[in-house]
Amino acid sequence: MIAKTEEDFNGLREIGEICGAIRDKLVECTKPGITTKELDEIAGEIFEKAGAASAPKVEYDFPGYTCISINEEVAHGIPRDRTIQEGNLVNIDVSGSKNGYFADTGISFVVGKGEIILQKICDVAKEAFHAGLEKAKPGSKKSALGKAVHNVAKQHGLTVIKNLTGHGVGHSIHEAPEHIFNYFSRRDDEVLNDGMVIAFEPFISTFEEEVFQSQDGWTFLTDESHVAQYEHTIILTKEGPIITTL
Ligand code: M3C
Ligand code: CO
Ligand code: CO
Repeated sequence: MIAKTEEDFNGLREIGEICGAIRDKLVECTKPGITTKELDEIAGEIFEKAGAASAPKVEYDFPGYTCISINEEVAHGIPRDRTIQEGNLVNIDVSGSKNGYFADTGISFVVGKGEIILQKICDVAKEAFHAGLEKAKPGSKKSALGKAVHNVAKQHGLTVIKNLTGHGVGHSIHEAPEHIFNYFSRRDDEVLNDGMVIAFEPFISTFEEEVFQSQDGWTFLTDESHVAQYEHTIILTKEGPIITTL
């Protein structure tokens, strides 16, 4: 969507704050022994108290309030009885809506002490996000974000996932502009506009460039590699980006 009115900005900020708070609460509660279903129930309660709804549930009938993915699960992991363990790479992705406005945010992190490479891909996903954020200005090409993400990955000897992308957000969870790639695409000549609302989500991998879909019809998986994501919802303005999900 293109945010124009005070009501748009306030509505986007409100749901952004709710999703950011749920993400932070779930990260805080992610301890060895807890199941992804138990974490998801905490999210469900906060959504309800806040008068907000889970976007994956209302838009796609996803079997959970949030997407929680562990290790080989990269994204769209279904909350279930899988127990979190020390050293796991966990991704928590929270998207929701209130009063017709949407937000989307996600983070990958390591539980307790883990392999050094896992912490590295989490750090690089965040660094790639900030490099792309520098390019997130009205009048810039959308492809500049992917270029920045890919450059950061390459600097660290890592790769980007090419078949998962960021996207427009605001009046629904996934809308125009479609596909904010994690790499430079010459064919992508779309220009970013003032007020445009995007979910920017670099996916950084140890060596793979694609993920594949699990038999469950939802979860995106990786084989031997490790993948980390970092996502926020951003309103692009001439005065600078507003991150609604901080
Ligand atoms: N919030 C998710 C989508 C959840 S809907 C089941 C997203 O947009 O960030 C991702 N898209 C692709 C991978 S994660
Ligand atoms: Co998301
Ligand atoms: Co998203």
